[in-house]
Amino acid sequence: MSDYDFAALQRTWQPVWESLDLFRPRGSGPRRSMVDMFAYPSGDLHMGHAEAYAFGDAVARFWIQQGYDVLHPVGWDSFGLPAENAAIRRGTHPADWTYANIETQAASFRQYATSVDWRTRLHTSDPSYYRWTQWLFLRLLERGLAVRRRSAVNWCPADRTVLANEQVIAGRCERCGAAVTKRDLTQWFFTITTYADQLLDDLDSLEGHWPSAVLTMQRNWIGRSTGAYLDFGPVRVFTTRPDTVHGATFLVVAPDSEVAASLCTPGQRPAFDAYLARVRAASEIEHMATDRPRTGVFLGAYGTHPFTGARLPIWAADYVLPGYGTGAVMAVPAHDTRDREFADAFNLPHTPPSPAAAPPPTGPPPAASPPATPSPTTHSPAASPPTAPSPTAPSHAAGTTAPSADTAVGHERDAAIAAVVAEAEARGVGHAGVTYRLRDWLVSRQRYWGCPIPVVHCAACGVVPVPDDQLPVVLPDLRGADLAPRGVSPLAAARDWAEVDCPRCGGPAERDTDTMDTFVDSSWYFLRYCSPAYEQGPFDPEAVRRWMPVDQYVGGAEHAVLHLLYVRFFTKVLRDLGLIDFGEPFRRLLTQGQVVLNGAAMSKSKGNMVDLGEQIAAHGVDAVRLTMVFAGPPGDDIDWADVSPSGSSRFLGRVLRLAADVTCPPGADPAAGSPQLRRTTHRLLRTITDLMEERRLNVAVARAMELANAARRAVDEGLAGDPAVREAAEALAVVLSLFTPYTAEEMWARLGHEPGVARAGWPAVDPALAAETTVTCALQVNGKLRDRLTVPADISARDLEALALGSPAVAGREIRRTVVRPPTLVNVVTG
Ligand code: ANZ
Ligand code: ZN
Repeated sequence: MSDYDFAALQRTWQPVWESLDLFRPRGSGPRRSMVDMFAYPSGDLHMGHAEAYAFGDAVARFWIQQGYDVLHPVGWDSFGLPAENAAIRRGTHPADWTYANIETQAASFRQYATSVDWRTRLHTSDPSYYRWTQWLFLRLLERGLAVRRRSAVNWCPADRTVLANEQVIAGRCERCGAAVTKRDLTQWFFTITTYADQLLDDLDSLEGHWPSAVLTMQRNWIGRSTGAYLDFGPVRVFTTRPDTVHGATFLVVAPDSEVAASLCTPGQRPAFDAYLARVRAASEIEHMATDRPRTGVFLGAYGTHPFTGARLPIWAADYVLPGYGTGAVMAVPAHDTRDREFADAFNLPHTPPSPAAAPPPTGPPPAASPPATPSPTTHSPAASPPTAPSPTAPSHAAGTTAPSADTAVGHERDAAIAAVVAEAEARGVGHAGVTYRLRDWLVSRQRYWGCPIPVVHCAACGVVPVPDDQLPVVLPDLRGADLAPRGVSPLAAARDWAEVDCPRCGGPAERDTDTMDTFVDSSWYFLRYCSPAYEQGPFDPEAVRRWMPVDQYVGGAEHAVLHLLYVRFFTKVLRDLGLIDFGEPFRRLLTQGQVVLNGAAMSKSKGNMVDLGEQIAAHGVDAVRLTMVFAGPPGDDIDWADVSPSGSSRFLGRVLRLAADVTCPPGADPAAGSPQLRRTTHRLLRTITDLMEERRLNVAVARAMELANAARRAVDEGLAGDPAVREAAEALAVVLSLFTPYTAEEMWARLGHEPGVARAGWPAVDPALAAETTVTCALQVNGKLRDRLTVPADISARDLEALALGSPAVAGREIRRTVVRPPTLVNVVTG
C-alpha cells in the first residue's frame, strides 16, 4: 500500500475489531467512565457529532491504554419534536422516521470507530427505557416534586394551537401571522426550585473540573438574589435594597398576576383589562427590551409604607415580572433607573415628602382608603400622616429624605440593609429572604412523540398514579392520525387508549394525554447505561456503584443550562430517594466548540453545510478525526475553511510509510538503541501523557507529529534497523490509536504485531530518559562569576541552591543571602 488508502484500511479493520470485542468492560480493576452526550436522531451524524465523538473517544481510548476498565456507552435521545414535525411534513410515522435515522447513525458510528461498547445501546423511545422514565416520574410525584399547576402558554387563536416561544415572531404566529395571546393550561411541573440552593452551592465543587463559562451560566440561570420581603399594606414586595425603603414612592405589581387582578378597583377595571390584554399579546422579547417605552396602569388601590405609614399608589406595569420574587416591587425612583423612568412617564414623585415631626407608629398603620378620583396624579401622599422612624431605625432614614443611602457602599450598605431588615422583623412587617431567577421545570407537552405521563384522572379520585406493575404506559401507535399541535395532545384523540378504569376505584377515568419534555428522558440515561437491560429497576445499583458518577462527560456548550441543570437536579433527587449515593453526575465536563464555515454557523437554510459523510468519503475517518482534534483547543470553534483534512491525510500516509520502513525486528531491546532518539521519544511521551490528562488534545497531537518527524529523520539517517526507531514507531502507533484508530492499527500490523493496538498498553516513560537535558548555570559570588554548574534544565530552586552552596567557590564563606534563578543563575552574597 504505497498511497494512503483509507477506504481499504476501514474495510479491513472494522470487522477485525468487532470480532475482537475490544471495548467490552472487563469488570475488574480501577475503572473510568466516559459518556458522550447522546445523539438526537435527526438524519445522519453531522460535523458536530464527529467533533464531540473524536474528543470523547480520545479520552476513553487513553484510559483503556493506561489499563483502566472503561465504560464508554452509546445511545439515542430518540423522543422529540423533530420526529413529529418530519412525520407531519412527510406523512410518515415518528417512530419509523426515528428508528430509520438511528440505524443510519449507528452505521456511521461504527465506521467512525469510537471505542463504545455496543451492548450498552439504548433508545429513550423504547418502552423498556421509558418504563423507567415513568417509574421515576412517579417517585417524583410521591415526593411532591411533580405537581400540577395552571400556567400561561403562547396561543394562536387562528390555528387554535399552542406555540413554543421560538414560534412567536414579534408577537405573531410564525405560521399564520395572527397576534399571539396567552392561554392558561394546567401543566405538570417538576419543582426544581426546591433544589435551587443545592444546585447553586454545589457548583463550587465543580470548579476547575467544568468549564468556567458553564458554571457561570448555571449560576446566572439559578440567579439567587439576597434581600428582604417587606409588607406594604396589601402588597408584599421583594427587594434587594431594603436600605432604600424610605425612598419608596409607589408600588408596582406585575399585570399578569393574581395580586393585580384582586387589587384593581372597579373604577380602574376597564383600563386595567385593556392594559392586561395588551401585555398578554406582547412577546417575551418585547417584555425584555430595555429601550421600550414604560407602560402601566394605576389600579386605584394603595399600599401602606411599613415604616412611615405613607399611602403609596399601586400600579401595574409590565417591567415587573409575574414569576419573580412576589411579582411586586417597591418603586424607588431615586435609586432605580426603571422606577425613575416609570415615575417620569406617569408623573409620580421621585422622593417622598419630608416627614414632619410625628410620633412613631404604635400599631399597624392606618388602612388606606382610595381617593375620590382614581387618578394617581391627584394622589397626595400627605393624605396619610407621615411618621418619624422609630429610635432603632437606621440612621440614614432619620427624619431626612430617602436618598441618603446613595452614599452607602460596601459595608455601610450591608449595615444599612441589616438594620432595615432587623427593624422590619421587629415590627412584624417583613423579613430577610432570597429569591431565584430559576423557574420550576414545565415538563408536560401536548405532543405525541414523547414519554406518556403515567397518571390517570378520575372524577372521583383525582390524579391517580398508574401502579408500578402496570408500567410502561405504552404510547399508542396513532398511525395515520393528525399530529399537528392543537392545544390538546394528539393522544386525547386515541379514545380507546385514553379511556381506562381508575386504578383506585375502578370507575371510568382518563389517562393523562400529555407527554414529557424530552429533557426528562435525558436526565437519567447515563445511569441506565450501567445496566441497560436491567428489569428490576431503572438501573442495577451494583453497576451504578461501579461506574458512576461519570468521570468525563463531553458535549455541546449549548446544553450549559437546560440539560446540564436538569441532570444535576435528577441526580440530587435520586440521591435523596436513596437510589444512588452521589449528588453530582459528571466529575469532569468538556464542552466542544462549534464547527463553522468561514466564520458562520452552518445551517441548511444558509446552504453552507459541510457534510460529514462527504468529508469522510473524501479524506477517510482518520483524517477527519485528526483534523477535528488538531484544529485547536477542544473548547474553541473549528472553522472548516481554515483546516486541512488533506494535510491530515498526508501525515497519516507518512506514518504508515514510517512503520513499513522499520527494519529492526519486533522484541528488540530498546536499551541498545540510539540514546538521542530515545530521549526524544520518552520526553515527548511524558509530555503527551500530561497533555492528555489536561485534555489539551490538539497539543498532544502536535507532539505526536514531532515524534513522527524525529523517527523519520532517524530512518533517513540510516537508523532503520535501530531499536530506538522501532521504539519510537511503536509509541507513535499507540498514541495515534487515540485519534486515528485505523491508521494506528495498520502501523501496528506493519510493525509485526497482532491486531488490537487499542489495548497495546500506554508506553512506559523512562524518567531518566524523559528528564530534560542539562544546562549550564552561572554561579556568582557577590556578583562575580566564580563557577559553572551543569544542572538539569528543570531543576527546582531548592535543589539548585543546595548544589550551589556545595560548590568549592562558596565553601567556608559566611553566607548572607542567595539569589536563585533556576536553571541558569545563582548569586551568593557573602558577609
Ligand atoms: C427596591 C430597589 C431599589 C431595588 C434599588 C433595586 C434597586 P435582582 O437583583 O435581579 O434580584 N424586583 C423585584 N421583583 C421584581 C419583579 N418581579 N420584576 C421586576 N423587578 C423586580 O433584582 C431585585 C430587584 O428588582 C428588587 O430590588 C426590586 O427592586 C426589583 F435601588 O427594590 B428593588
Ligand atoms: Zn377513581
